Amino acid sequence: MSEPIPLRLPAVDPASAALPPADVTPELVAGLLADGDDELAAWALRTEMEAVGRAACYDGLLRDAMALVGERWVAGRWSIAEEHLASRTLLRTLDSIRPQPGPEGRVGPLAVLAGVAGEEHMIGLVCLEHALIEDGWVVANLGADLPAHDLGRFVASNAVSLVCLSANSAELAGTLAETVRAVRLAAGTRSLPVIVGGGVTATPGVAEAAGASLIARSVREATSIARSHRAA
Ligand code: B12
Repeated sequence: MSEPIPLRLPAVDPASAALPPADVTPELVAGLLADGDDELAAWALRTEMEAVGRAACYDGLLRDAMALVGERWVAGRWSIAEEHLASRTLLRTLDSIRPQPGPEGRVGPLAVLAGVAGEEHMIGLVCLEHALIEDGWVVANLGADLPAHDLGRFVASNAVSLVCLSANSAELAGTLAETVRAVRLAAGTRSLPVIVGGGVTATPGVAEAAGASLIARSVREATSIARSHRAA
């Protein structure tokens, strides 16, 4: 029998081993989502999360991928069908990479998340939910399109430590103001931080005019505000 031929593989730099492959791009993720491929999309997001952390992955790769989905829809390259498929696939993907805190995840302070009435975008809320859970919060994500009155009732009857409200367009400024008022009324004398996020924060002054004192343009900003109020 002849001697085995030694393999001559190129040396690997261990420092580069933790970096995500250069081909995990927003274009790749957008394509996977519009193809309905949640398994590969989960691989791509996990790879990025391992390199930069969950919140940065959501604020970066994931947000950029969905912005591309929006651009391709606006440009007519993709139809509403692809946009809806991408959103559904992303929600399945996010579910499969959600943090799993175990029993410890039942004992933190309670954060309540909601999209104001008329607001259907809720993927940002899911991202924020994951990041807050990872930070030790118990999260009640009430999802999209929540009437102000019902949020008020929920806040009045639960030991809520933080409220995060989402609104995407300046047209919802009035509804946002009504929702902030309902939360404050329900909190009564309790000091309850209310963070406003979503597309509405891109128009200067709108969230402030609606009564919001804490404004976050990203998941990272929101978790850092939440941390500082938790410590206070
Ligand atoms: C998916 C999508 C939808 C889906 C939403 C599905 C779902 N279950 O959420 C559907 C099809 C329902 C939809 C509907 C509409 N959409 Co839409 N949509 C999008 C799209 C393509 C992606 C949004 C998304 O999920 N991004 C991924 C997340 C992770 O990123 P993000 O939303 O930017 O959120 C980040 C931050 O804002 C922040 N964040 C988000 N929420 C919150 C909340 C809090 C509390 C905090 C602190 C932070 C925070 O953290 C996130 C990570 O960094 C965007 C395109 C884009 N550029 O974003 C358009 C987009 C947002 N939609 C748009 C429009 C116009 C609409 C419709 C009016 C279309 C129509 N004619 O019907 C409706 C409005 C429905 C309604 N009443 O709300 C416009 C908004 C323009 C504007 N600012 O007014 C966009 C920008 C598309 C475009 N280029 O024109 N949409």
